[in-house]
Amino acid sequence: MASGRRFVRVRSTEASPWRGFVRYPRAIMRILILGGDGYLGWPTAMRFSAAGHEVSVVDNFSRRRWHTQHSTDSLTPIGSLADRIEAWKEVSGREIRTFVGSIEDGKFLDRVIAETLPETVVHYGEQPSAPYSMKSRATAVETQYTNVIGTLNLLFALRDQVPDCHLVKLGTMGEYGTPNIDIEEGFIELEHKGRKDTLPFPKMPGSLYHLSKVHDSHNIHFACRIWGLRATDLNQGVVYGVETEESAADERLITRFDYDEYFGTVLNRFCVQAVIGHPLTVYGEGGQTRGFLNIRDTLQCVELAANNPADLGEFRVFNQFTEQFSVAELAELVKRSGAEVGHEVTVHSYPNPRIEAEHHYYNAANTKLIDLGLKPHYLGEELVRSMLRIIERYKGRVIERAILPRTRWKPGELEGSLAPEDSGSERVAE
Ligand code: NAD
Ligand code: USQ
Repeated sequence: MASGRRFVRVRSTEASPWRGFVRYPRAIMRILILGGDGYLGWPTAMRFSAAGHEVSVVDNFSRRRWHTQHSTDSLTPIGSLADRIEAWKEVSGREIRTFVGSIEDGKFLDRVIAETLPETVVHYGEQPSAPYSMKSRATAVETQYTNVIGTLNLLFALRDQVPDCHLVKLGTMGEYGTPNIDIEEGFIELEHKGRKDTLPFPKMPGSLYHLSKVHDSHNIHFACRIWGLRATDLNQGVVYGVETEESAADERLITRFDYDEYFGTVLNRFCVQAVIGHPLTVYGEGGQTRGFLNIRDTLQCVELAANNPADLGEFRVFNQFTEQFSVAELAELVKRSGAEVGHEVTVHSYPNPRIEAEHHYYNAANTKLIDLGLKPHYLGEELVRSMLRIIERYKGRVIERAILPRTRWKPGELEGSLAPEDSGSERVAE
C-alpha cells in the first residue's frame, strides 16, 4: 500500500518558458485524469499542469472511435493526444504522462495507479451521451458496462493502493431528473412517521446513460461508507463553450467540439446550426429546463474540488452548474446573438425524440461550489457571439447529415429517422 503524499507544500522555482501563464499553487499534487483526451479532460489536464501539478492522463480513445463509427467528427480539428501533449510541452515547458487503455480493464488500471500513485483522481472517462445509450441494446450495455465497471475497478484500485486519494468524479444533474420539488445537493433531510434522517436525494433519470451515473454514485457512496475512501461527486449540468485560458494560447491545444446528435450538447449544437443556417433544433415545446455552465467554469469547479478535498470516509455531492435555462430561452438567445453578427437564425420545433417533460418545475441548489470560491462566467449575447466567431473558423468542417436526431426513446422507434420533411415546422420561442 502506498503512503500517499498529501498536499506537500512545495515552493517551485522551476522557470517556465511561458512566464505569467504557469501558476504555481501552494501545494503540488500527483493528479490522474481519466478521459484526458476528451472535451473536458484535455483542458483540465492543461489547467492542472499549468498550475504546476504532476499530471498523468488515461484514455482509450473511445470517443474518437464512436465518431469514426458514425462518420462524424469534432468541429475543431484536434490533433492526436500525443501531438497535443508535445504541443503543450513546447508552449508551457511542462510534461503530461499518458497511459492508453480502458479503465474497464482492471489490470491495466491497477498498473496505472501503481505507477502514478495519485493524490487526486479526476474521473471523466465514461460514455457521456444520453442518445447513444438509447440507440440500441448494444450501446446501452456498452454504456452501462463502460461506466459502471470502469468506476468499480477504480474504487478497488484506490482502496487497495492509495486509500487516501481524493476521487473527483463527474456525475450529472440529470441523475435527479425533473422532480416537482427543489433539488438539493446530493442529500435531503426527510421526516417520515415522526422520525428524521438525511438521505440521498431521490433519483429519476431520463436515459440509460444518466442511470449509469446514478449507479456510479451509489457505488462511490458505498466505497466511502464501507472502506473509508474520500470522494466528491460533481453533478454537472450541460456544458457549453470551447475555449479555455490554456487552449486559447495555441491552436494545436484546442479541445474537441461536437455538434452531432449523439455527442453535441444543446447550446453547442445551436451555435453550429446558427452559423451554417440550419434551423435550431428545439425538441418539442422547448420548456425543458436544465442547469448550464461554461467550460471555463467546469475547470474552475474541478480545481476547487481538488484543492479542497473531502475528508476520509466522506462522500460529498456538489451540483455543478451556474445558471438554469429552458431550451427555448437558449434558442432565443442564439437567434438574437446571431442576428447581431449577420446570421439569420430560424428556430423550429422538431418532434421530441426523447421521453421527457417539456414543461416542468425546476429549481436546483448550487451553493457549495460558490461557497468554495467559484466565480461564474455567465452566459450572455457576447459569449454566444464569441462562440459563433470560433465556429465560423471551422464551418467548412460541418457534416450536416449528423445534425438531425435519429435515435428515439420510444420502443420500436429506436432507429427511426427524422427526415427534414417529417420535421415539425412550428416556430417556437419567437
Ligand atoms: P468526452 O467523451 O469528450 O470525454 C470522455 C473521455 O473518456 C473520452 O476521451 C473517451 O475516449 C474517454 N473514455 C471513455 N470511456 C473510457 C474508458 N472506459 N477508459 C478510458 N477512457 C475512456 O466527454 P466529456 O463531454 O468531456 O465528458 C466528460 C465527463 O463529464 C463524462 O463522464 C460526462 O458524463 C461528464 N459530463 C459531461 C457534461 C457535458 O456537457 N459535456 C455534462 C455533465 C457531465
Ligand atoms: N435538446 C434540444 N435540441 C437539441 C439537443 C437537445 O431541444 O438539438 C434538448 C434535450 O431534449 C434536453 C436538453 O436539450 O431536454 C439537454 O440536452 P443535451 O443533449 O444538451 O444534454 P443531455 O442529453 O442531458 O446530456 C448532456 C451531456 C451529458 C451530461 C448532461 C448534463 O451529453 O454528458 O451528463 O448534459 S445534464 O443535462 O444536467 O444531465
